[in-house]
Amino acid sequence: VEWHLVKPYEDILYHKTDGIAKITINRPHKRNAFRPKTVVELYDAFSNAREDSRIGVIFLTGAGPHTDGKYAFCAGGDQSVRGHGGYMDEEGTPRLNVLDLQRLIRSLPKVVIALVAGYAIGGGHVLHMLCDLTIAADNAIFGQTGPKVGSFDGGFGASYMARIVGQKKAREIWYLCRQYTAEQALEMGLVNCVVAIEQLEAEGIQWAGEILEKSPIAIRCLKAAFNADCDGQAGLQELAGNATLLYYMTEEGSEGKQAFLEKRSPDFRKYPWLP
Ligand code: 2NE
Repeated sequence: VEWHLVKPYEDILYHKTDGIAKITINRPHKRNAFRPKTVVELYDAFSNAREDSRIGVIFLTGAGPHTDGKYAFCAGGDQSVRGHGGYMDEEGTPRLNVLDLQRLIRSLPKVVIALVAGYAIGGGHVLHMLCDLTIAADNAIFGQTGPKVGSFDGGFGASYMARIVGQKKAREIWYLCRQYTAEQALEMGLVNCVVAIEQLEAEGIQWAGEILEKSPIAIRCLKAAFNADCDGQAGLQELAGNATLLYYMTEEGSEGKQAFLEKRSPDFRKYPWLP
């Protein structure tokens, strides 16, 4: 496929092709660890992809390999800018803005696929977990490090992980901070498939192509439904937003608005009370 650069950023690359947006964390010298600026840029690109109704699938990936030959999806928060109270932005304000990004990836009504080569560690591991699907290269390495480096993600990072791999395994992953191979991740249900590194993007494009042939509203409602099961009232809001969207698209739904604008009483009698 031919990728077109959408706009230039400092810490990420943002490309599009037919139906697919590709967002690449581009800090290979840091194993693609994110600083607050990286997250601001990621949020901006994901928002753009969300708004573009030609885009149905979004890839999240990491640039690589680095000059030492190693690959990384993302090694989590950049520890070198961690200060008192969070990750310092350029104005010196402590932030944990990756949590906003986590919610955006989870709630945007398109399919987000993580393409993971090399390390998906710490907050980077949480990011791939929150993507709808993960395709791993055979060199991918997964794990959390929080308790080792003085951090933890007690939000989606803990509870959603437990939904994916089960309570025992999630506690092992967080308490021991071990690293797991792509095959082990596949066995745990943490990833959807494992392919040769050279095949990673092609496999993503194959999956995206199959998704893009499907009904956008069906996929959108399914994503909201999967989220609603875990997300309480926020999840229900998402699912209900889709019900409202569909209702607005009906003649019955527009009758109320039309009547208001025409300063008459709405006539809903012609619409059936379906069983
Ligand atoms: C990823 C890993 C295991 C790779 O190891 P290796 O041996 O392949 O590479 P190396 O030499 O450690 O790293 C290469 C360069 O990348 C930097 C390193 O400092 C090193 O730089 P130089 O010495 O060459 O200048 N680098 C790698 N990861 C970095 C990071 N996260 N921050 C800043 N610089 C980083 C190994 O590098 C590793 O274990 N990295 C740290 C992983 C980690 O602990 N991440 C933070 C977890 S906490 C978090 O992400 C988080 C959270 O818990 C809650 C909310 C939000 C975020």
